[in-house]
Amino acid sequence: MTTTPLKFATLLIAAFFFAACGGGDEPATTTPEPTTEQPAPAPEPNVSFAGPTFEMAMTPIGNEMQFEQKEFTVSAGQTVHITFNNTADNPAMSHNVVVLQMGADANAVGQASMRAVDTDYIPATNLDDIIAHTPMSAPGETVEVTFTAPSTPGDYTYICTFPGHYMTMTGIMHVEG
Ligand SMILES: [Cu+2]
Repeated sequence: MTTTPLKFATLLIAAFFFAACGGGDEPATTTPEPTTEQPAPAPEPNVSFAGPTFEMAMTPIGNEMQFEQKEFTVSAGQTVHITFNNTADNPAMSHNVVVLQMGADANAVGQASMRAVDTDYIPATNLDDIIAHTPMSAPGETVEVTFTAPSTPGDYTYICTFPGHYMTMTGIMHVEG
């Protein structure tokens, strides 16, 4: 009398596992594997950040010497794509976005930029301070730059290096580990 419920229970458990395994197998065998998905699982060990590109859309505030976006956060090693749409309509309001190394002297870069007329206000003397920069944009223009975020977490200042703008046209790119 006691063996019947035990056997029944065993059968139930066996049936459960069989169903679970059988169910698990079905999608794999019925779903064809598209060739476009093949690269995904392959490379990962040596990649510091395998996520998507960080899309950062930026604008100035009207005709002010200020970025509308004063900070944003990315992951260490992440690909960053900055698109700066210069929505100003004052002809004097040319802008760029210059991302500086951690600890770089933003004032020094800004002041050197004033003399860098021939290089679009990117000072050749301070290239070691600069991680990435967009071209200079006239009002109505959109410029962009793609770069890899630093591997060292921390705060990275960005400025506009059009003469006189660096003092107020600034923001911080936070890099998270
Ligand atoms: Cu500017």
